[in-house]
Amino acid sequence: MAKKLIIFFLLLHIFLSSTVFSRSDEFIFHGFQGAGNNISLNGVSEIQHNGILKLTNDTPRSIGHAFYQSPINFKNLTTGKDFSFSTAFAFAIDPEYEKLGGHGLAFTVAKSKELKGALPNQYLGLFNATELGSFSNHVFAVEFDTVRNFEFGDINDNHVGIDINSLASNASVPATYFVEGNSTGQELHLNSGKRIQAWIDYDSTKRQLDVTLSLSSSKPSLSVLSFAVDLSPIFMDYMYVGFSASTGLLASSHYIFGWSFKMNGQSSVPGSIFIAFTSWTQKESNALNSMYFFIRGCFHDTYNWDSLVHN
Ligand SMILES: *[C@@H]1O[C@H](CO)[C@@H](O)[C@H](O)[C@H]1NC(C)=O
Ligand SMILES: *[C@@H]1O[C@H](CO)[C@@H](O)[C@H](O)[C@H]1NC(C)=O
Ligand SMILES: *[C@@H]1O[C@H](CO)[C@@H](O)[C@H](O)[C@H]1NC(C)=O
Ligand SMILES: *[C@@H]1O[C@H](CO)[C@@H](O)[C@H](O)[C@H]1NC(C)=O
Ligand SMILES: *[C@@H]1O[C@H](CO)[C@@H](O)[C@H](O)[C@H]1NC(C)=O
Ligand SMILES: [Ca+2]
Repeated sequence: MAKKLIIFFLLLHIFLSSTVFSRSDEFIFHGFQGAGNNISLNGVSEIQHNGILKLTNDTPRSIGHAFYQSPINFKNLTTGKDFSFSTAFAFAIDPEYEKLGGHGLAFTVAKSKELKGALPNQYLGLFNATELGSFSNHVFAVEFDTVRNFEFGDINDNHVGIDINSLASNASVPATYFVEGNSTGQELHLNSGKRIQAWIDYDSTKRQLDVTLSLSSSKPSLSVLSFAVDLSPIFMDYMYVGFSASTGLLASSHYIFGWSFKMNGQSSVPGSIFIAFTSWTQKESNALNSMYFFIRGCFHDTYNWDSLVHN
């Protein structure tokens, strides 16, 4: 029992110290507790006491931004060639009313952390109406969009899209995810409040961008969206990476649980916190719950969690 208690407090310590390491071109947040200095927030976004990054709450027509504090070098400064990058994060979108909310969130690479003048609602906190489509935006985003806006040609109210300087996506697909051994996409409701694991990988040599989704921390071999693109004209030498979310007349709470980013390499899935993966809603969430997921994740396969709690 004593040994188990020691393990418990050791894990508790690791859990509370959130950021394991960070370098300018690589970082990982297993949760956002104590990450305040390294994450720049604006709009309604906040880091909750339980370490969950909440981009928006149920306030109508609001914007939430959270960007990594330091700019990241996206190009070889000698040759001008853009680098490959990889990012992984877990998110949840919890609508105000069951299945009714808005508008979505986007992983964002931009030349500023503030995205000044950007609008809420269908603009996802990324642009305003006059900026749309302008090359000078230098915005690349992968949107997880829960409201269909005909002016942007949205395919439905539950899609993943690649946005370059505009909200009219360059490519989009209905949200699905794959399980091993089945090439049929599984139904996925972005605004179900479920914790969803996402990977975004850009290969600057193949000129290919892939978005992969899962309900667990293991990465399926099939991506949901694969798009041939040269991002080098969009990226400047240094760019900021982060997230943007917005609400409209109807709102959703948009959450990020953990996030990793790596230049020229494969980002790791942030934390065992995502291994034990069940339906999640805001109401169930609290620090204890997160810790339960984390600890259960650590003992996955090697330890029986139930014997740990019941002994
Ligand atoms: C913030 O990042 C620096 C390095 O950029 C790192 O040394 C520090 O531990 C990080 N702090 C937190 C609270 O994440
Ligand atoms: C930039 O490119 C040059 C020439 O190919 C190479 O020697 C150098 O290592 C590259 N720098 C980085 C940071 O990749
Ligand atoms: C749109 O945002 C830009 C800043 O990016 C700002 O200069 C411009 O005034 C904004 N336009 C409107 C109509 O708000
Ligand atoms: C992306 O779409 C915009 C229009 O929305 C277009 O101007 C741009 O050329 C497209 N870029 C790529 C790489 O397809
Ligand atoms: C693959 O997934 C689809 C959609 O969920 C399901 O209908 C089908 O039975 C699955 N096939 C196999 C072989 O598991
Ligand atoms: Ca939309």
